[in-house]
Amino acid sequence: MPQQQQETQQTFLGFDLSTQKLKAILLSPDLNVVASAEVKFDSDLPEFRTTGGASAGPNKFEFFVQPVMWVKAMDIVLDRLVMQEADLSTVAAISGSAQQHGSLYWSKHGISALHSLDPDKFLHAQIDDSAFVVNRTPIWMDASTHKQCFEMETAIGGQTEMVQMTGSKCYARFTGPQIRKIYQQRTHAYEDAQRISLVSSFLASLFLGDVAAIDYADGSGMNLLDIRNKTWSKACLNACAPDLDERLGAPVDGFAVLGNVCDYFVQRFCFPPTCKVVACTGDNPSALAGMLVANNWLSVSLGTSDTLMMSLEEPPKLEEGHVLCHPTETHKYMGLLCFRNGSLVREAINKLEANGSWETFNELLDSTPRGNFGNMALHFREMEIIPKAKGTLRWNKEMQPSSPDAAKGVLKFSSPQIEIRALIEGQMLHHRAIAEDMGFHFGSETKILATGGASVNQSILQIIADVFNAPVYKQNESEAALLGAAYRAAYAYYVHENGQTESVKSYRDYILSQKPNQLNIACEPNKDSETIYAPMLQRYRDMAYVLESQ
Ligand code: ADP
Ligand code: XUL
Repeated sequence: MPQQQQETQQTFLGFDLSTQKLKAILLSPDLNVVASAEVKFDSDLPEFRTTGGASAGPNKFEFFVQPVMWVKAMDIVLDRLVMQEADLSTVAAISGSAQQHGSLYWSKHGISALHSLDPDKFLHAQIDDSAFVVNRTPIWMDASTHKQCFEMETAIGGQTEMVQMTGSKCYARFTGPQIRKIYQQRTHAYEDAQRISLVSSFLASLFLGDVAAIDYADGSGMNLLDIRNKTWSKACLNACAPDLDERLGAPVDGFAVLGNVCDYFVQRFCFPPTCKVVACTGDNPSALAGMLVANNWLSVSLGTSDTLMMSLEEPPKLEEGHVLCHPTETHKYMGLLCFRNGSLVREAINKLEANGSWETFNELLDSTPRGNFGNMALHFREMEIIPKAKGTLRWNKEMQPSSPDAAKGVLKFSSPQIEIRALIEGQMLHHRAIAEDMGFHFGSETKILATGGASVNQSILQIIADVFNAPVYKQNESEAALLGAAYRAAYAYYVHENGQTESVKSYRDYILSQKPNQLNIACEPNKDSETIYAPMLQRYRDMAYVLESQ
């Protein structure tokens, strides 16, 4: 085939295996969307009985997913792409993004099934329950491992050492403490586990037909990786579980080409046998990769969790929050804050106060003034990550930290309008206060780029602009993590084809040279916003303190 013809046909496929859905996107050679498809776990796969993509475990604070649900979702999403006449014979490279921290424990049988996938059968008929020694994958919502966190930190000499080494103190949802819990409570299963994957490396494994390596950025969400040297920390591995390095395999760069797609996809979906499988990464690093923004930007993702992300030159030593290896820049780091009570709480209050209609929700929200007459609420329906607090607290204007009813607050506000504004303002004040504690300064230079499911909501974005006192922008495509997956596939392919020479462009330069990043202003902050919200930050802190002390 002539060189030029071959090049024009090269497309790039990205996946995002997020909390609530599996999404796929096919990009043309100039990185425009040519096809996309999605599978929603709750509604498309009701047999797994998930709520918001997950199931609550028998013990308090446990949350899990049956991994076969994800495999079945892959069967469906690929069929949906084909139904859209996506030509998969043009895919030059594949990569993916996935919810962070979850762990999958491969059985011997599972690995041999991966090695010998039969193209006449669905994936889920082959990678079934027996492919895993633990068929309930603990996911990021799980908050049941505080004992293991304490043990791991103690074993390596304390919390400060853990932060210094891995970029985060031990968090209950991080994979190291989760693996330790499996090792302690299901020792035989741990011993039988041949390999352990993150959700991202599991996704890559399906395409590779073998257990795929974990990338540095997602590996930073485990409390196991030495983020400066980019190797597993021996001290952390030892503090977690025995013989762990052989189960994890060596971590790799996020642009690593892991191999060619396995024969299953060539036979069943006509992928070219030369199609490259590029390391997959976590959804937050992938969102940062998809946003392509410069350093003074704060990226805000409003998915199931709300997250704030930023690029960092050096890893600061944080008491809270996370520093990860940067997904696209070798010598940089990424700051991450994750808030558990995001979209699912907004959805619950929407159902209660606006019959589940976002339109009504926004009308009510927009009909109240900024500052909400001094009414404010914190809704930590599930145990929040920072601060570690659970419960709902509503304060009206009169309530003071010293009031006798401060810990109880008021039971309900007088109208749905006030209820809804109190929720959104409370959420965004919470996010800003924690970001400031992490050392992020909001100045006149700050710009915010919003992504994720709730970023389509203009009224919510306006509150973000006001609370952070910064303009909020959006990209043309609202799913940065998904976009980041396909962009990373395209860049890894470009580097693979051109070799690591000096003339090879950086990730950002390369992607921008193919396609300009169209950022559209969504909202400007109102002029009086700082005078309204700066005092409310202190009120947030008082309320959070009360909730935390309960
Ligand atoms: P994830 O990637 O974590 O699976 P998404 O980024 O797809 O999640 O976001 C899903 C969330 O988006 C849903 O839980 C829903 O509450 C929220 N969402 C969708 N549309 C709107 C809207 N118009 N306003 C507010 N939130 C919305
Ligand atoms: C990040 C986190 C969540 C998940 C799901 O630390 O726990 O954002 O990645 O999106």
